[in-house]
Amino acid sequence: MTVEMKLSRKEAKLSMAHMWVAFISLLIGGLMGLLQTLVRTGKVTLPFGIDYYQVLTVHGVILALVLTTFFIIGFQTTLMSKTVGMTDRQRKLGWLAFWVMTIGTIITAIMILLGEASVLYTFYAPLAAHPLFYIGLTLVIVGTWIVCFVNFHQLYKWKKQHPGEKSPLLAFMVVINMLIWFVATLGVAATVLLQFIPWSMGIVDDIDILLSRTLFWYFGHPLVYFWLLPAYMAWYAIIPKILGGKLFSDGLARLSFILFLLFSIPVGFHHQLLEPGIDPLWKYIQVVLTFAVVIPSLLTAFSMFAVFESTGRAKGFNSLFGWFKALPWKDVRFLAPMVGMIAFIPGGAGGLINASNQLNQVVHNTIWVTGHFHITVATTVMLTFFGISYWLIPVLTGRKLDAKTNRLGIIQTIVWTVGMIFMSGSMHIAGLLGAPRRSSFSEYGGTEQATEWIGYQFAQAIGGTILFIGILLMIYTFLYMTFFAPKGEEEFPIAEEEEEASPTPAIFENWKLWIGVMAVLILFAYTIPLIDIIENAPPGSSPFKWPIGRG
Ligand code: HAS
Ligand code: CU
Repeated sequence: MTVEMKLSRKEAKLSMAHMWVAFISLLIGGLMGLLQTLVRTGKVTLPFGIDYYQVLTVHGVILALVLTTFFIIGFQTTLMSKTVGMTDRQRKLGWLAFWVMTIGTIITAIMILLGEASVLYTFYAPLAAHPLFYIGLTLVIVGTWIVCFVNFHQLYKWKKQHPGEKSPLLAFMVVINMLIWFVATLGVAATVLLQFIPWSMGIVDDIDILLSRTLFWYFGHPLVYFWLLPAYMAWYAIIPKILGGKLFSDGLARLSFILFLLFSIPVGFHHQLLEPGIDPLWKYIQVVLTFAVVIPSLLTAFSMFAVFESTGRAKGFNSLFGWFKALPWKDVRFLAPMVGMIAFIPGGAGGLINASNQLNQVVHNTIWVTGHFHITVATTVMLTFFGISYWLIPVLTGRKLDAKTNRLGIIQTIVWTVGMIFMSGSMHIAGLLGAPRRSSFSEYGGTEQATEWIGYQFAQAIGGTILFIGILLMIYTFLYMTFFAPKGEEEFPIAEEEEEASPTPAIFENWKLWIGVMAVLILFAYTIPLIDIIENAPPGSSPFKWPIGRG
């Protein structure tokens, strides 16, 4: 059984600094999202000459990259402190990382706001941004690398002090997530440092577009699991405690995280199925590996049902679906993540559709994909993060989750759900009807096909407006929890193992083995295609700036 540690005031402050950046990002990024859905109705034009793609870049970068990374690191910092502890030196390094990331974010944001970096969050070449945009992003990544090493060191130190003991589950999970992140960011760092920065500075004339996209997606897919795994941490190890139960299986939870470590990375080609220049055999192999990375999500679904059912039965609800009623629907710490889980059933199914080569031909580059990631990252992951915030922020600020917070949280969850059904639902349908993503056009000069989309684009705007109300509510609740909720000591819920649980196989902690297998799989999936891409590269491209004609 793991001994929990107390979170010191100083550690709480570090984590809270990350939360501030995350929630400020939510407000700014959310406002941009609202503007986009309004423009897409075809009835609204942005004032003061503000450009749609500039707004879209702020939205993507600030929500997908900044909000997520800061929230995740803030949350994981507390998990590490609670389970394996944090030394003064580690905390100081944590602050260094925070400032490096924050300065990087500010530099990037300034370049986007100046209109020098309207390249969207995937910054596909040959669209070029000001070099400082890429330099800012590099700083953010360097900051996260510092965090990686702090986390690895925290677990290493704990292991040395507890020889032969099993590491605490949550610390194990955090280290897996940061390992995935570290190995994945090597790809994006390579393209940014070796390709984008020299090219945007004019040191080299041309960029190899296919190589840059391939290195981006080597990072881009594990990125989505970097977002998802902290949600899984909460599902596996926190939700059971909120339900009044125990961990379903420590071993199964670790197995699923190890499978993520192995299969998250060698699968980036499923974002490039329509990209010419990659041999179909290697696309096929990476699609097979993509379907392998679905397995740990299915294990997770199974564990969650098992936890729900077993805690329900333990409370005496014995009929086939009686456990359903035993769930604490009125407790926002449960409700918000639970809606996230339910959303992941269609969200995951959509992912399987995307990953299927033939179906990808139908949905690729349509707004269906936008629908897919709003139901996954913006619903499953975000609602779980909100669900975590309702107890974590009070823990960090020395306050209580009171009835008012709970009520606000429940309303927020409902507002978010309704908004997302409208927005993501209509994006999925419009996408199937052919409506493109990443486009400010709505009516396409009155073409007939586009008229089929208009109704759904209105529905998106309605959903976007409801979601923005949800964001305002969340920000209000964040401020309330930070400054006004009653003082006290809020519980940090961490579930324990069953007394009679079967032991977790020791091999799960054989880091050398798993990192070795991960490296072999990555080399297998990427070496030959990369050699092929580099050897057979067409002429590269000079930079293009948006809006065309400027800079
Ligand atoms: Fe995805 C595109 C394939 C999961 C995010 N994805 C994207 C993009 C983003 C994104 C951001 O193969 C767009 C990138 C861009 O800008 O171009 N995705 C998948 C697959 C999965 C998947 C196979 N995606 C995610 C997650 C994301 C995310 C998670 C964010 C967090 N995705 C793709 C593909 C594309 C793509 C292609 C490229 C499309 C294109 O052409 O551009 C899988 O991991 C999904 C597995 C999940 C499941 C679900 C398990 C269900 C669970 C819930 C259980 C529920 C319970 C509650 C217990 C199989 C765990 C029950 C209670 C009751 C009461 C019923
Ligand atoms: Cu992917």
